[in-house]
Amino acid sequence: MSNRTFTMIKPDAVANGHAGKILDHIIQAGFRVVALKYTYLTTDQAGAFYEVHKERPFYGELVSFMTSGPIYAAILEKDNAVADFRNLIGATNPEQAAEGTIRNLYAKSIDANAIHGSDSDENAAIEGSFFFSKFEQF
Ligand code: FUP
Repeated sequence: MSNRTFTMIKPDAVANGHAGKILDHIIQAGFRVVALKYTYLTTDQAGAFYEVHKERPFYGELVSFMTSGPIYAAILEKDNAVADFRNLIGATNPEQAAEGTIRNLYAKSIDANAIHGSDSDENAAIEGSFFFSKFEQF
């Protein structure tokens, strides 16, 4: 078990003005920000980030949504970070996300679902290094 995870506050949440509240929610839940970046994904970058979903029917829309506006990318630290963060953000589909979770509070649909959280320690490390060099992690 590692103590780091990776997140993106997605274009819908940034555009709706929820990024600050979501970051505060994350910090108040006990996560320490190791790295943070406000950035804009290119189509190539979003396609590569979600490569694992390449064959899924929603891949094209997912890439186009993730490039529709700026995002916040962050590496977060906490004991049991991956599992605890998945609990904090709630189910992929906000209709199924538990009360009080970030997706329950801020997401409108399964595709525009406000926030990403890594699903394993291995992917947390891969995704974190996709956005940040080791010199940008504190
Ligand atoms: P999650 O790990 O909860 O972010 O969910 P997945 O890795 O299964 O999916 C990644 C992203 O693909 C979701 F955040 C939104 C998008 N997606 C859809 O648009 N439609 C779906 O049916 C499933 C996922």
